[in-house]
Amino acid sequence: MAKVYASACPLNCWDSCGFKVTVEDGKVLKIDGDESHPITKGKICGRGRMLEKRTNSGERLLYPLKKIDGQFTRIPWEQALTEIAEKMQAVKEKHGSTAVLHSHDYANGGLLKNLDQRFFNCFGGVTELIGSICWGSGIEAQNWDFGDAYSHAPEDIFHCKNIIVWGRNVARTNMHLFQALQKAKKQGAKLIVIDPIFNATAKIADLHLTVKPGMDGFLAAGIMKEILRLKLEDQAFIQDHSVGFEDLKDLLIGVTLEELSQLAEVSEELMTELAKIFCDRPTATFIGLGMQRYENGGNTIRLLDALVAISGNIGIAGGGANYAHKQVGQSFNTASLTLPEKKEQHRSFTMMEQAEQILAAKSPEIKMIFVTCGNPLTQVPDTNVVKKAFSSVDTLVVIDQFMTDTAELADYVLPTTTAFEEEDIYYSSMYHAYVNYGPKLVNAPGEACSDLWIWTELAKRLGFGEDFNYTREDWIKMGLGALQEKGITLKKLKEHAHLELPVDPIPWKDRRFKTPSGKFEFTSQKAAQKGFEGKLTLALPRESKWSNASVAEKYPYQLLTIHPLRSNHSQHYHVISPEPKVKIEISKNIAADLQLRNGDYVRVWNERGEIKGYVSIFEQGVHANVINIDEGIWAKYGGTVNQLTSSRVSDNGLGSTLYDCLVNLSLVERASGN
Ligand SMILES: Nc1nc2c(c(=O)[nH]1)N[C@H]1C(S)=C(S)[C@@H](COP(=O)(O)OP(=O)(O)OC[C@H]3O[C@@H](n4cnc5c(=O)[nH]c(N)nc54)[C@H](O)[C@@H]3O)O[C@H]1N2
Ligand SMILES: Nc1nc2c(c(=O)[nH]1)N[C@H]1C(S)=C(S)[C@@H](COP(=O)(O)OP(=O)(O)OC[C@H]3O[C@@H](n4cnc5c(=O)[nH]c(N)nc54)[C@H](O)[C@@H]3O)O[C@H]1N2
Ligand code: SF4
Ligand SMILES: [Mo]
Repeated sequence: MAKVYASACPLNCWDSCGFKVTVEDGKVLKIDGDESHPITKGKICGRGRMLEKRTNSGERLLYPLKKIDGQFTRIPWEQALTEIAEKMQAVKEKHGSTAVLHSHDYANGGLLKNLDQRFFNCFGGVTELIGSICWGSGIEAQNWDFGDAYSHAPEDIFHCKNIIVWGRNVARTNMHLFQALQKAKKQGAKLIVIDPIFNATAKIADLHLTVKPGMDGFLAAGIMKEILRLKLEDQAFIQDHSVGFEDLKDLLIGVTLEELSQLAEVSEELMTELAKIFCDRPTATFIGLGMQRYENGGNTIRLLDALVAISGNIGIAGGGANYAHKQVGQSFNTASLTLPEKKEQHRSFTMMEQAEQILAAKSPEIKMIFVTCGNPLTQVPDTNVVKKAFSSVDTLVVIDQFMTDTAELADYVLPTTTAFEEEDIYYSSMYHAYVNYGPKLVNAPGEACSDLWIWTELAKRLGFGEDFNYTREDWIKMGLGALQEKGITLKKLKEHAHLELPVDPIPWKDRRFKTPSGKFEFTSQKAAQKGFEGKLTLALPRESKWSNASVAEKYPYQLLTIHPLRSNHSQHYHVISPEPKVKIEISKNIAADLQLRNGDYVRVWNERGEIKGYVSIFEQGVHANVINIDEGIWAKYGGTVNQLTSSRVSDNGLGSTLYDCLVNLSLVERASGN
């Protein structure tokens, strides 16, 4: 008999949905939304539903594999674990524990996925990744301005007069915010979307501004200039709760509105209109990840924060510079799970430049890499260098559910469980503050075992088994820590399926910021302490006609590589039909200039690499000279767009510059009938 269980979406996503999973005869039959979840209310996206296909897929990895003479060969777990532990021990003795690199991303939002760090810390400390390809520039920017990156509770949107969605592809990536936008609009709120692409969110907007990619900081500066000219700024906030405003004023005095308008490619009139909208409080700004993936990305987000601040929208109901919801992750006791104090040695590489740094590493060189919850061959920029780096080490161990492009390169591939095959609790530090319970519902196929089991078995063989001698229940309780005293217990989670974490629904209401001065910092002391320019500037992207004229001449188009509609990064391409292929979306002016039509087969290239695919002319409009190729495509379906992107880090050292990328394009073959 089929039974329905409450569970949760594990995917790296804003929404962290509640699920209802139907199970029959030890098999997941289907996945629906849990109507009782207060935020996600029974609605889930196709990526969530397709977790059924991922779980039941005939392509699941079932056994440990070892590459022998270039061929993967099935081996017993005992052999895999013993050999890997012996290699780790030998590397540690000969070169030190930091000759091991842990490469990961955040593909699974389970609390216990943090235990990989415990394993590597107890081993003695390995080379770890810092920063984030995903949102690193913006997080650091808000750390400098506010002292942390906090969002308002989702329901606070219903207090807004105006809503600005800036560089977030809400209809595609954050579906429950999209629903909230529709409802808020019905209640009278005005919606403004700022995005180079006229996307599905822009369609429901009262006003859509296309901006030249990477130039949002100039737009924000123009709006601020107009706010000051019109004397609309919140003087009380500026005087009592901020530092560095004079530096910002000097910056804005030094540039004309006309110059800012020309650089951002947004009219002066629209800048004036936006100035008025921002100051017609409360105005909430939902900042996406788009415009921080440029070399100037940190500074751009700081200019947006400054705009939200001077317009008086910080710490008020219906306001906010909503980017991340770090209060969520901070609620858990991750330190007790990860034991950072066990580290004896330490070295870090940036997540963006991991490949270059692997190749350049000395004392010690990288001898062994573990990949968990990540697929660097498709997701990390500059694929050709990534491939070289991950092929260069003596031993590459990949733990995954599928034979990904990264796993193909491995010496050992270890098969792991999907979410419904292990118990965990799930959350996302992006949008809402509910934590969801996910029970074990079915057994894993073949010999697939959880990441946690793998760490536990390796720990035993490496002599620190006692650090892993806990039950799942112990681990979850350990991670819940002090939350248990506030009523967030495992028992209650099992009963209710989801519980709201005790976080502040309107951050910074008390105007006490976590910066060194305790105020909002237009000029950042933290930045200065780290050796950066603490003042706001008007910085350009790296690959632009102003910053690099010769590159811009050779590569006249701006390449965006946004998140795919039907896949979470690389995770769903192999379970969607029809079989995916590389779609190259181009602006109308490019199509006209090169006389291209839909379906033509073209090549896109720059100095880092090339990719081929099929033209699709942006129907709805996009900023001139813009191309988009969705990220995440496997080699077998045409290859990842990261063959073209750069691994440079952003201005504040912790983010990526994925969209700061110029390319050229030419016809390979006309589509039949064209
Ligand atoms: N369907 C789907 N949903 C997802 C994911 C997925 O893979 N698929 N991934 C999840 C994850 S991990 C993340 S981090 C989030 C990301 O969520 P988003 O921030 O919504 O995702 P992006 O795809 O980066 O889209 C950013 C938007 O910024 C725009 N943009 C690009 N450059 C600029 C610019 O210079 N200025 C402005 N104003 N806009 C710009 C793009 O056109 C795009 O509309 O999505 C999550 N949700
Ligand atoms: N060009 C370009 N590149 C991008 C982006 C972009 O916008 N453009 N976006 C970036 C962003 S925002 C992000 S967050 C990253 C995402 O980068 P990744 O997290 O590397 O991407 P995923 O495709 O989600 O791959 C994760 C892998 O983890 C595996 N996995 C899933 N669950 C588990 C588990 O429980 N255990 C283990 N061991 N493995 C598991 C999956 O099968 C999959 O192969 O990509 C970044 N790369
Ligand atoms: S991927 Fe995001 S929107 Fe889709 S079901 Fe999972 S959490 Fe919900
Ligand atoms: Mo991300």
